[in-house]
Amino acid sequence: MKKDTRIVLALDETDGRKALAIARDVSDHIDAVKINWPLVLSAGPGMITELSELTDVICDFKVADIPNTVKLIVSNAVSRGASAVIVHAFTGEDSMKAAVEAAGKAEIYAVTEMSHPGGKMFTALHAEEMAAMGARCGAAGFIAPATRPERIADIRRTVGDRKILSPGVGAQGGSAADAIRAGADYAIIGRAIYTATDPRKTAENFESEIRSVL
Ligand code: OMP
Repeated sequence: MKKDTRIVLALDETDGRKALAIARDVSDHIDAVKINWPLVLSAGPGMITELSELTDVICDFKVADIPNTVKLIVSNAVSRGASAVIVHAFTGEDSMKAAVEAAGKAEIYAVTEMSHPGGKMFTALHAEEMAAMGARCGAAGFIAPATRPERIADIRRTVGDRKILSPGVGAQGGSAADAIRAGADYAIIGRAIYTATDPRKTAENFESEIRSVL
């Protein structure tokens, strides 16, 4: 994945045609598109392949399962064109290893602490442990909350120079600049861009905001 704009578009728009149009419109101002169940369930897994012709696609399936099921999901997503797949880390070392192995040349990003308030209940208590385990198993990146930038800094200390991607910017109250300043490589931004009246201009503004702190 390139590292130009430091923006990953979380494309949770459920109308497939609209989603493709938005991705095309903002493509100069993002480094990758992240797709999740809302789009895949409504528009089909073919979206992975279609979007991968435009930019890098991260399949945010937050896979949380036994190693064999993890392997089946990750290899399917990668064979359709995903550059990376997001998995939960709490399932443990064997599932993490299965994900990394099934991804091959594609990357695995592990969820550490989730960005919503509920993320503090359980994930925050073990975030550093999960990050350390993910790094040991070969995860290329980690998801850490832009809603709590100080936690991005904590995770950064644990994962060294592996990637950190931070969701929670805009709609969830976090700031892209604060996340990057705290050590994130990428800000994951969804509703603030795809529901904007002018998604392209909005993405461009986020890009300038991020550039101002680099
Ligand atoms: P917005 O809140 O609309 O910007 O979207 C955020 C995106 O990041 C959604 O696709 C979420 O599923 C995802 N996300 C979080 O919001 N919080 C997390 O802790 C982890 C993720 C994720 O793994 O991407």
